[in-house]
Amino acid sequence: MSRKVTDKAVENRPARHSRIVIVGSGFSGLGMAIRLRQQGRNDFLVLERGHDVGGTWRDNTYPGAACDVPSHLYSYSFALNPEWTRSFSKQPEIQQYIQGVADKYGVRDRHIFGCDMTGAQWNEAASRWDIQTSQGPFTADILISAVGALCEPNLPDIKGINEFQGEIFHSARWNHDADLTGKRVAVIGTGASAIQIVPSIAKQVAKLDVYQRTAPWLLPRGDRPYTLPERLAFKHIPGAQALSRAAIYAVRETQVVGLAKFPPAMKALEAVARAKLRIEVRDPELRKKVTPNFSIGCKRMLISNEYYPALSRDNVDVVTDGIKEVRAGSVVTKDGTEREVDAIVVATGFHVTDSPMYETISGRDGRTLAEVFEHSGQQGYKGSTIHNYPNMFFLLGPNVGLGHTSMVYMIESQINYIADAVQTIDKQGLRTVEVRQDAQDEYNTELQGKLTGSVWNTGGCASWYLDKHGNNTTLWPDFTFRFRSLLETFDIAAYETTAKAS
Ligand code: N01
Repeated sequence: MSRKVTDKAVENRPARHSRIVIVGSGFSGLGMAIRLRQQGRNDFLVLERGHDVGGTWRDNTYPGAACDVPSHLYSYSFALNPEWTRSFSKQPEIQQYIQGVADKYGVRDRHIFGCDMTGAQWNEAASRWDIQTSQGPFTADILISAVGALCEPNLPDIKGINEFQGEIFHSARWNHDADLTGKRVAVIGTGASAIQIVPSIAKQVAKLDVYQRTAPWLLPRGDRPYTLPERLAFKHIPGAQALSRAAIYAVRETQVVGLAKFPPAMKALEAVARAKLRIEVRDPELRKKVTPNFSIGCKRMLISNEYYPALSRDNVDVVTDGIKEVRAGSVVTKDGTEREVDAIVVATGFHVTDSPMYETISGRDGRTLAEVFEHSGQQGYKGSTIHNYPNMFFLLGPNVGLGHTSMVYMIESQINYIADAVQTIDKQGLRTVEVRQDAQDEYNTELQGKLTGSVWNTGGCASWYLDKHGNNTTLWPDFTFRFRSLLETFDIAAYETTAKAS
């Protein structure tokens, strides 16, 4: 099934074949492409719907966009960057880093930009993937999805929202032509994106209404510019950067104990967050509104030193009554109050467990990923393969997500696994590899067992970590170094294989 109706002339182009097709060129797809190149390969293509590398860091250009993980850790291990200007980098610097890595490792020539994959089907007779794109059909022996979880904006289903006559856009599709200066603005949502947007625009707008459904927990953001001596040290003292990276990694990893294994340990962090709330929000009424009603860590913990002060400004209101409808020039809450606005920023997150892409990929038995996941929830094996989808690999597949540390670490673990799989396929002359259902089931039983006691499952919140069945199909429930060692080599024993005809 195709997601979009493509031009007939484009559809009828002869299919281009590539041994390997990677879809997406964010941190994961680009890293995969670099690894394949390092293996000496040239037989791969990267199909990227945007016009540059960078993925979510290319797309999220909203004011204040920055990373919640220090850059010395939130970067590729093989491309450390001594030039980071501050501990928590802002979006333009991260995007510049990713572009620089793409140039340095010379993989742009394997990219086709502006090429949106609209569907892919496993062709059993030919043992290959048939792929439709906005630039015509492709075929591939091996398909690697690197589309990420945070790429499809989740637009809220609010009555009348399509009839709004002012500026309206999603946080990940910021309209830089819209000048918000002196305007009355509504921000819907109070997640990681919104808490960066609100302080960035609060001074500039005339009035800001922040529509909060659930109050998030906030921790201090230890962000600061690096001093010149530090930057010189990162550049010239061997091991200085690696040491900084290791220290950040170790400190962040300690959070796994409270998040995944022993939630009462989160109480210490909750005390820090409560103290911050008391100090930064002096107005008792506002403090009550923004005090979370679930255990810290259940939803992603946010870090900001600017959000609470912004909420305390005279021109900012936190609205908690719930949105009833949007009219041509206003937002109406369930208590009947109508607030006039000139612009609405929709910071309501992404389709994570219900990606529209799932409807476009059909496996060996013809069922789409959406159909398979409808019953089981999204399940995979080591986040990297899924039964019924032969010769397909996933970067950032099911249960690979994290809230506490760098996703780039998880991505590199998966790159190791998939790169080894591709080499194994070649060395052993295999036509197909497909993870066995029993191996996948066993893996998921163990994984879900570990998640049962985690704060994400027991902390009393609703979050996008959980799917509609209530299963946590997004997060990795253990130390990240365990994931790394689990994916060190491709474990072919967990796979059904067929050999190439000799
Ligand atoms: O999205 P979110 P985000 N009516 O899903 C609310 C990553 N990230 O874009 O909590 C009203 O977290 C929703 O309310 P509730 C990071 O992984 C990373 O902010 O569901 N409100 C929530 O407040 C993050 O987790 C960085 O009750 C509605 C908000 O919208 C992920 O991106 C920086 C609503 C959505 O929050 C997504 O963050 C920024 C509705 N119908 C983002 N629907 C880094 O630094 C939803 N909401 C790495």
